[in-house]
Amino acid sequence: MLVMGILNITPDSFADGGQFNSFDSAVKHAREMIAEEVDIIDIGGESTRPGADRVSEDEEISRVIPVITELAKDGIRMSIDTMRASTARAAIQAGAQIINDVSGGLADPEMLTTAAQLKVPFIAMHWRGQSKDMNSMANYDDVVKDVISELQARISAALDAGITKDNLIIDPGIGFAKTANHNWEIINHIHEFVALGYPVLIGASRKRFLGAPTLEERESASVALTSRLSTSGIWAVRVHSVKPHKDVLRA
Ligand code: PMM
Repeated sequence: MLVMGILNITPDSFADGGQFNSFDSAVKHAREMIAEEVDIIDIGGESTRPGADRVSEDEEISRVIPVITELAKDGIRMSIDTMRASTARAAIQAGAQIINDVSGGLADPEMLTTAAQLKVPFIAMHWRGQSKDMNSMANYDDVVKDVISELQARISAALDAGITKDNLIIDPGIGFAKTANHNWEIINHIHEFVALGYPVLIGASRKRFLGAPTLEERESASVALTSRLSTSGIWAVRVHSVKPHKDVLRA
């Protein structure tokens, strides 16, 4: 199982307190993750925390591209966390190798064809709408069945756009238009997502549903969850602190 380390280059991400919002500190943090043997660094310039406003395309590109260009020198595998085809294209040209779209291609009508043209792996996350409004969209008859069927629709759209099957990765979107119970329900049925036949990514690190009030407690809960997921057959976990997750997986 791989460990994807999060590099949020945003002034307002709740989980890292916006500590890594400048070029130098972002590159420094990325190199610390590389020293901790991170497998992939996921670079994002737009916060998707519940209630977050969108940032402009120019602002997003100016946050991520210099960092990707610099880290390309280290030969590290990078994904670009974006909902915009233009940002994805610029990031791949700068040296990123994977597109991570939390909207699964829904936010930007150009995204799926762009990913197909670029011939890079595409992470399709389950998403129902922009972060600003997503808490009102957490209504499901059966969250596991509903999320799987909505993901299957994204898989079909991606394949129709020309993304190859071996370039598709799926993610149930923990914390996106889901209550805490919905998130746990998905985690308890993670095998059903794995059975779809695509690599599965889980991003649960430090998210609110873990129920831990302090950052330190959320961190411990995140590592415990990685330990639990280690035998589930998923492809990777997307996490903030690389070392404890790598340690628990090695153990
Ligand atoms: N979560 C966030 C951002 N990007 N991408 C994927 N594929 N899966 C996720 O669960 C995901 C993501 C939001 O979390 P953060 O603000 O802690 O980065």
